[in-house]
Amino acid sequence: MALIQAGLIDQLKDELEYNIHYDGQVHSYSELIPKEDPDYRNMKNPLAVSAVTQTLSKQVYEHAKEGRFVLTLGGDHSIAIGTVSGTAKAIRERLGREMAVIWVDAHADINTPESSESGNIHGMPVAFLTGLAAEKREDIFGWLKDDQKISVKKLVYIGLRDIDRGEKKILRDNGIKAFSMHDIDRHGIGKVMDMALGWIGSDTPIHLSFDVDALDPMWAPSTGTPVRGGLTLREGDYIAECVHETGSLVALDLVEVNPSLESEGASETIRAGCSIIRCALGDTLL
Ligand code: EXY
Ligand code: MN
Ligand code: MN
Ligand code: MN
Repeated sequence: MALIQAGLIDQLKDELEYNIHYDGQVHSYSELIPKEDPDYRNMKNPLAVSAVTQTLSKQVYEHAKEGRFVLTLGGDHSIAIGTVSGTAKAIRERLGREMAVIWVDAHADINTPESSESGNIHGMPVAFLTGLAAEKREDIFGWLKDDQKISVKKLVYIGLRDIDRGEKKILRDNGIKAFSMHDIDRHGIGKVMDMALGWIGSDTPIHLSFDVDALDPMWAPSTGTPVRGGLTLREGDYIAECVHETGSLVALDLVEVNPSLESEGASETIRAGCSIIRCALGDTLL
């Protein structure tokens, strides 16, 4: 809501000349939230998160299958279970292609329910999307079918710096490509983007899932799990610009903007979020 109130839609319409399909509504999905939602396999609020992401997945799929670029604003990063599954299915059907995902984040969000120490589902979306975590119960992510999932080989992380011990093992055991802040310090963001896009290969549809906490708290303090030592705003914008330049970007999530936290930094965080989105959608410096 804050991103939209800051004038994001008008910027995309007027400055970048996008034709926007937006129902003018901020979806809170409150009608989907059950009264009772006990922990299940260590997951907190499993019924609520499953129901919301399932609905979101259908909404994203409906747009992506028409060939539209889908921008989703959040919100907790658990929503990527809905967004990525929706685009992955649409891209398979429309183009007969497997989509790649670039996950820009301080965190890997790849815990399984069992490896998670917190039980928070925002730390698990990548595990469900890649099939590393699965559950038969239809009402707890059992609705996620193979055609909605992505391959661990087509996943690339950028910006990591706060990974749980169990997650490190998952990343290693599955040979997942990840560029941490250490890699960015060593090579610079230019080289890291060349390597990240080289790994995905040209002409592969890309879903960019951008967690605003990838940015250093100096640029994005109003977020749930800030971690120091992050990307500068310019590095974040550069990532988005490079992904735009591929011409293969099919969807973008910009998540974890939470103006109610560190509210003195809210406008800075919102401005950073809008900037990343504009860059991903083709805004150029010159
Ligand atoms: N790895 C931690 C957990 O699983 O609880 C922290 C996850 C933070 C996730 C934020 C959204 O990126
Ligand atoms: Mn969160
Ligand atoms: Mn995240
Ligand atoms: Mn994060």
